Amino acid sequence: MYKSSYWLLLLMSLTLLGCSGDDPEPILSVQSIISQIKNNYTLMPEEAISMSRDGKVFAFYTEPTDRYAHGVLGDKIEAGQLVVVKDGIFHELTLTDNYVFEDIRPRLYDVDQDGALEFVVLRTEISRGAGIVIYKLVDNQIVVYSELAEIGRANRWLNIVAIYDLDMDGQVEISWIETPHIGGVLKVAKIEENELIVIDQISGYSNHDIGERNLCLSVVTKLGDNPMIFVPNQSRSKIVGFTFIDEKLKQASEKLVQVDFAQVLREQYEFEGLVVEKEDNCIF
Ligand SMILES: [Ca+2]
Ligand SMILES: [Ca+2]
Repeated sequence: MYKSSYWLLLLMSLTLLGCSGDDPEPILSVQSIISQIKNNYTLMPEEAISMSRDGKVFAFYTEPTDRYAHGVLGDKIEAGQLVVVKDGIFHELTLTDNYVFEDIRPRLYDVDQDGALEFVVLRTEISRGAGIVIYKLVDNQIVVYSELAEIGRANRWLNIVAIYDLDMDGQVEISWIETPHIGGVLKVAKIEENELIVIDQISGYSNHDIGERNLCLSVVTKLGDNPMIFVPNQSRSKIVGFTFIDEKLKQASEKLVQVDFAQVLREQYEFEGLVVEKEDNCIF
């Protein structure tokens, strides 16, 4: 079910690419890249591949490993390598044995707004739990652009909520929920070079269920000029909307909806305003 949904999505993307321009070239190159990926790499069980909207950038995880047995994402198999493809060129980054990517697929987003996509991933250190890393391609190498230190204990995880300019100051923020299974803390950080700087946080929220591959339990909307992030509360009885203004998270909306953690959040409520879907903000 999961795989068929994913490949349907990919097929729809290919069809859109083919229909949107005069030049049929992207379809051929996208299909060729996908073939090369499937022929040359051992994909993770989900076979998830991220692709930019222009069909020129791909990212996925490979080198399945059982060296970290947390098992909150549907199995106890995590990834040992990140592969990025840009303009047909493959780039690989292999983790040392004390790390895994505890994630489904990388998120693509131009966080520093230089016109090139970065790769936002959940990387876990086996004794310190999950952290966030933003990688960038520099001189044909995958290098760390910015990162968040791990939570500090094994078997502690986090899930991204949003990557977006939430306070409209021209700089992209990143938001996530730390430990969504055991009392989640919603956090927002500024993305500085080398480090994510947490600006505000508020506890009582969750965007993941243990064992689920659905990581897409958040929504970003714009109503007028004010972006809002929506996440379920810990007890899943409502969806709460927050603004991030003057460096403060502020509750601005509340929807009394029972949330199904196996389903994508944006399909569970008709959100007012424009639902932001810029590249890959959440994973499903
Ligand atoms: Ca960039
Ligand atoms: Ca901002």
